[in-house]
Amino acid sequence: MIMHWHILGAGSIGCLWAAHLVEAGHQVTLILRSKQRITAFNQQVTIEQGTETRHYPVQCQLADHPESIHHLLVTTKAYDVQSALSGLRSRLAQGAQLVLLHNGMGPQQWALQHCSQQQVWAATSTDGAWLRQPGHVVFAGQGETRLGRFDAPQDSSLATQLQGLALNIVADPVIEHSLWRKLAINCAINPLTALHDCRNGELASNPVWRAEMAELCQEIDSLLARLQLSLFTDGLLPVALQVARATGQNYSSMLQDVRHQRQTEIDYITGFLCQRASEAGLSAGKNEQLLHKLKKIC
Ligand code: KPL
Repeated sequence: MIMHWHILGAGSIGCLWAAHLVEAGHQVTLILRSKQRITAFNQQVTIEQGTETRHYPVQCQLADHPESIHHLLVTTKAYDVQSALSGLRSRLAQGAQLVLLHNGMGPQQWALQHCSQQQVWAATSTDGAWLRQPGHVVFAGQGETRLGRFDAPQDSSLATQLQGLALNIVADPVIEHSLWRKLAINCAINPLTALHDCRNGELASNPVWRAEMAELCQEIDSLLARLQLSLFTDGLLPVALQVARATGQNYSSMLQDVRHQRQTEIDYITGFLCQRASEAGLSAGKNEQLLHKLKKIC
């Protein structure tokens, strides 16, 4: 089935998806924030992978365009989702598919409450991509994208409809668990790297930072146990250490935001976790401390 996808958030992941949707025969419209951005995109996105560079035709429009939307992929930063979606509410068709693909949690629950006439899907991805310039993405490493319906977990129809894409999309019957898993790992790695201005791998090799990470993980394990989410066989720490080592040379997304003096996603990562801990009557003192320190930095 050929679909017309609108994409909100034309960063690296948004453009990567735009190209793959076009390649699979779908129609794509990017929703951009200004006429200057529309001119800069010049009706195309470019993907660079290894030695190959390819261009894909897309349409571009502003959020106030009257066209109605039946399939919407949201790839903005977590802190932009709510206002961006609110601005498009009147354009969303009844029963439209809404896919949220971003770091952190909070906007998925918000969408569930506020977009009751639409299907709310959530995704989490380990694809590695970065922007060389607006609309030009370097696809550095194929990972996996887990996709599931947030408001009706057993529905796997969208992953099936998207099987034609050359992205590794996996239907996830309990996407909320995958989002929590990613969130827990991000809570253990991202704020510490941002605070200590270090590569992910240094958290595992520096005994003082590793001990801090262990403290965070213990609090997170307690919360997950209280929420009856059994996500890590031997607790979070071994998994977080493994991810820190596997991505050892990388700078976390949060550290990159801090270095570029951009807003971080801390409220939707550690902030979400602390909120849930407080609702459950649990103390998450070390995570709270980091949340406050990070909010002072950026
Ligand atoms: O997802 C990441 C991020 O940087 O946001 C991790 C897993 C920490 C890898 O850097």
